[in-house]
Amino acid sequence: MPRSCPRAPLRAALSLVLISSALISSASAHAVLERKEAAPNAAYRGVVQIMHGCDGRPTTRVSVTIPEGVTGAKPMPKPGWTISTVKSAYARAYPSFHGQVSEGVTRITWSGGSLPDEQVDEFTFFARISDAFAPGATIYFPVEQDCTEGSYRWSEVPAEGEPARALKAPAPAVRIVAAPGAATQAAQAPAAPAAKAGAIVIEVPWLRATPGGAKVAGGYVTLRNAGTEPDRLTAAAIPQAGRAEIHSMTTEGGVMKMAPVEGGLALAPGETVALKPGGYHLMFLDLKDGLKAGETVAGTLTFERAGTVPVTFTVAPIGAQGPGSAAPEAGGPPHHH
Ligand SMILES: [Cu+2]
Repeated sequence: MPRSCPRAPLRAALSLVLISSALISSASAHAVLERKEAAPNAAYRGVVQIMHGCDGRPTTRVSVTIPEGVTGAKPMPKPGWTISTVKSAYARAYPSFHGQVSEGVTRITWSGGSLPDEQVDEFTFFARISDAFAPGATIYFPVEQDCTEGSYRWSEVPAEGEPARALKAPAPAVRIVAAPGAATQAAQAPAAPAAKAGAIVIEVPWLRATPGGAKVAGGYVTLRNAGTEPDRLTAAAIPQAGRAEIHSMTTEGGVMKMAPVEGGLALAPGETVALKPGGYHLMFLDLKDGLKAGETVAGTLTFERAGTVPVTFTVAPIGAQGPGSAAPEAGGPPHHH
């Protein structure tokens, strides 16, 4: 959550974007998940808590959507309520206890009961958080709540970088954290070897995987100008994105600010510039397809002097802080892409 650029297209005229580190909180949400943290490659006990009815009316149906990357979902029976599930194919296969799983329950519905407005209740499922997410990612479980009259769709997901509390009907969210005492087993594609374009050495281009429906993705690469003439990174492209921008990021008073780099990113002779989470980065916008951890993406970088260069990006898990390490950097600022 995905916390990167706003989902709304950044206009060239838009000079600064405020990034707040506030997350996952909405005082008015009626549907929340009891456990707001989970670890990759670990079981998750999802408890949907319904705190209110609809404008005084009792709740008669609760339906939770299991997002891509969360596998093996199973509902817990609930006296007085009928359970139904929808099973579908996952976007990819995920490691499981017994080999791999490529399909499973993607929606669980409890219906037929009646929960008065002045009471609360819990609707429980078990699932597994896959290796699709790295610590720092946020997963959303949209919930539908129907009452004898009226309904709510707790399905809003904050645009990248926007605080969830700004939403009227936020989807219940779970923050991915590192498993205690265990190294995160993240899906990794082997890093591409360094490429050279004229005087520019291009090392370890990588992208961060995106959650379903995301419209932006961050891209990172280390660029070294081994020549004697200044150059400038002016553009980037991948087939999945409608367009790309080069962004800078700074933290002022605990608030992250992101801005397009006007005129491209300068590379002085002998200089190495690392595009990385929390700093300069490529911002791929208008995504037509999600990016999945472990895959590779053929794209291009364009330099003023070195021209347009093909590069192979590897895709690291959602929330990853580097191409080969899924753990967040200790003591770093709140992360953005
Ligand atoms: Cu950005």
